[in-house]
Amino acid sequence: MTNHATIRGNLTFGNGSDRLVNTGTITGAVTLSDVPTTGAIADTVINAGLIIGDVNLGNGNDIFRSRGGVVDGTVFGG
Ligand SMILES: [Ca+2]
Repeated sequence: MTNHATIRGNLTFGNGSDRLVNTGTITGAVTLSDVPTTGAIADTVINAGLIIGDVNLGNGNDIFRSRGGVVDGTVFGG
């Protein structure tokens, strides 16, 4: 998913290796879920915008890149 605009509300991604590129503003929690039955999933977040809320990457070999972006919250890795 690529966001250039403004999203208000929580974002929850489904199973699989999720990828979020944000250059806009997200107000709400971002959750990139793992699959309980198959274990940890590597997710990617590239943030050059603003995220107001917590980012939860779950378990796995996740990547969080902040390219001039701001997170007003906590980033949880696995
Ligand atoms: Ca993960």
